Amino acid sequence: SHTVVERASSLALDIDAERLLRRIEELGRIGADPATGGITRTGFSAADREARAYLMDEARAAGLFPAVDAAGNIVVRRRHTGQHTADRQVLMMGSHLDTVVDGGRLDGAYGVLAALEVLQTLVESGVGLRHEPVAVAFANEEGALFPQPFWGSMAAAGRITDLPEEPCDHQGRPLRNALRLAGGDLDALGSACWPEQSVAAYLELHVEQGPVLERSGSRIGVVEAITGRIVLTLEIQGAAGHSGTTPMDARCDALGAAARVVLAAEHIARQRKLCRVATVGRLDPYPNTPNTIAGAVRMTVDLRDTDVWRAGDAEETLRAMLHDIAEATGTRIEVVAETRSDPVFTDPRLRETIVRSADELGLPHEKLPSGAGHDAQFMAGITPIGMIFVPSIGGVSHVPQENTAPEDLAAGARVLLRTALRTAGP
Ligand code: HGY
Ligand code: MN
Ligand code: MN
Ligand code: MN
Repeated sequence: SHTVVERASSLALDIDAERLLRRIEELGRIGADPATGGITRTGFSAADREARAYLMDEARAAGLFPAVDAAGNIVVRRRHTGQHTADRQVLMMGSHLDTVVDGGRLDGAYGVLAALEVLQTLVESGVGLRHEPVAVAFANEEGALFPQPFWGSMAAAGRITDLPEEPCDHQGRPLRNALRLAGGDLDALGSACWPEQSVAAYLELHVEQGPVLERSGSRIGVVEAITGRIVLTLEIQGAAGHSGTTPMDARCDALGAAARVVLAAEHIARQRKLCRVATVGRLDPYPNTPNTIAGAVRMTVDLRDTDVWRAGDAEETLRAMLHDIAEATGTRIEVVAETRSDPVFTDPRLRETIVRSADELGLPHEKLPSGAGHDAQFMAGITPIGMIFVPSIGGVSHVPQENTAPEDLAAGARVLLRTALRTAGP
């Protein structure tokens, strides 16, 4: 029948791999530090704004229509449309453009550029689809500068509920201004939420950021679940003092307490195995000078597990240990902020569609969980999600050395295209 012919020919569609790789290269120059080879494009920073402008320029040059929602998410569509409305459901593809400090060029950016590539391929082909394909760059996924990670996808899924009155970065700069510079509007956040039933599915392509695929030789990963994550921001209050004159038994050393917290977090995951991983990634002692005892420390503890109960147990144990550490060191330890993302499962039908697409392309694949968090886990609150991984060379990410072979980058985008075609029609 007509439908069968149309479907067969649409599956012969291909992405333009050279165009995709060129864009990855060009975007990878924005926020690059020649000294480390890494990229610093923290969410809503000047470099992030430059990356956002790059994406929008590329989209416009491709004849597409980028728009920025109140949360600062960039939504690219085939024609100019009223914000987040559609006469039919959308098939959303995307990831994030922001990075950690001194990170790599692929975490997030790859998924956004592949989504743009697939959207452009679909639109240029003129293939008829049941759902409208859209490409999205979610704002501030990493939370490296402004502390709410997954900011954009949380807003898109209507999950930002208890915002502080005036959210600020860790240097006290207000989010309100930074968001406005990016084209968003803190007072209209609710409008960034996609109405119920408006999104048919969300697909995210991402680098694995770990060693599983490289070790097994699989070229495609089919994500089964995304790990849950609890991030506690702690403030330790001690007493500053002269490092030469204050006797050891008269100290309330905030950094000494912080060191015990670092070891406690490690102990919880490594020895007691209460959760899969635990990390103190940020430690800001004050005044951070050689001959003054630290009077205060601000730090983060990041706990992760795919089992929400285990993560909760680990948190409870950590909090008990914080209490003991405060007592033993004469300091006060306070949890001043916490962010949580529950573990989520990907949609079984989308998983099978990804498997089938990889099979047709002759790409060896395997199912695996994601230890990293992704925007997909918040989109899962409003729509079925599918996630595709490609191998990370050396299994590393959040470092300048993060890399993936060009043929794997192209292969991942091809799987995304096929999965999109199968999910959105014709
Ligand atoms: O840290 C994470 O899991 C993610 O890369 N933001
Ligand atoms: Mn990341
Ligand atoms: Mn990412
Ligand atoms: Mn002195």
